[in-house]
Amino acid sequence: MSQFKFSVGPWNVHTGADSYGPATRSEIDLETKFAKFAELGFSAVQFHDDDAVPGLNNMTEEEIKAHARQVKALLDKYNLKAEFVAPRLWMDPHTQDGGYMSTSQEDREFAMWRSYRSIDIAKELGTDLIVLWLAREGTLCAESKNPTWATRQLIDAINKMLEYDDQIRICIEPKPNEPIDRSICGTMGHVMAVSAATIDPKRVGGNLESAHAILAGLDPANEIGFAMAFGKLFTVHLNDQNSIRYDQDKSFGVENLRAAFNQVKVLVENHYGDKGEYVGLDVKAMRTTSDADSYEHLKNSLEVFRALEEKVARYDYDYANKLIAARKFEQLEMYTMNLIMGLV
Ligand code: 3MF
Ligand code: MG
Repeated sequence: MSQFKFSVGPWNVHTGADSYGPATRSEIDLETKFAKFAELGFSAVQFHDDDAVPGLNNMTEEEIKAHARQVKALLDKYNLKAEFVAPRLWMDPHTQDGGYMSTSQEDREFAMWRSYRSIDIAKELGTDLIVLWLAREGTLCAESKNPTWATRQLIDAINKMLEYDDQIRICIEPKPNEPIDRSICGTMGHVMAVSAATIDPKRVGGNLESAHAILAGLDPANEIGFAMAFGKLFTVHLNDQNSIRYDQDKSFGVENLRAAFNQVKVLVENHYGDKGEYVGLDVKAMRTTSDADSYEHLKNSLEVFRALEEKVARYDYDYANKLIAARKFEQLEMYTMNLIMGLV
């Protein structure tokens, strides 16, 4: 048994299509995914605005809310909560060059419209959390945007969301690049600075994704700890990543078990989850995975997390603290390795 509650997004179960080739698995409808998520032990679902309300661009505000209410009923049926809603600001012709930081005023207004609708949807689904993955907020051509202006656009956009609803919390999921070349808000440090500059910093936090931290050349556990020092780790996207290359969203722990152990350790030590936070996954099945195995990567990620949670529970802090006091880091490292390897 885990002390944590877990969440997952419907996009974590996908067809396997990528930029270089077509789907390798069949589409699965939302209700089937919900049923399976519940069966696997997840407590909550993460949403993009259009995961919850497909085609919302062509719907009225009332139609959008009504559709979201149907999704809420479906969640209730499987005893699932909604964790967050994220405006999908990267698929639309209006956001080719970003949303909040687009140099086109019309595009920026579209981005705000989608953000307000995401807040409406979140409220209907029963959550107060909005996640902003700033996919295209940066530059493709370095000279195309003034980074100072772009940063202020982001702060303004968040302020407008905070003003639109006085309960909503905004959570930035930083990523240094991909699909954009140079991100404006690429790490947890950037997120904390942006948060502090808004009109209500305590309602603005971060979502640390392991792979995104690795892409930035940073350690996911330290990024988690950093955000927690400010009380601003609103959620996490645990996964794994082989070095600095395309974003891989591998199952949690499969590339670097020690780094995964340290992520679990920092979450446990700092009482993550005490304020209702979920341990969120953002993992992708391999392209070669069959229809029958569509959920295997989710199962594997949970299994690795729970196994590491047990290791953390068995961590001998008295012994570790003695080694730390004596600066016997070779022994501390080997103790940790032996624990992970199952030798102590
Ligand atoms: C991309 C991501 C995204 C976000 C999601 C929710 C598609 O690297 O991690 O997954 O997690 O959009 O904000
Ligand atoms: Mg993510």
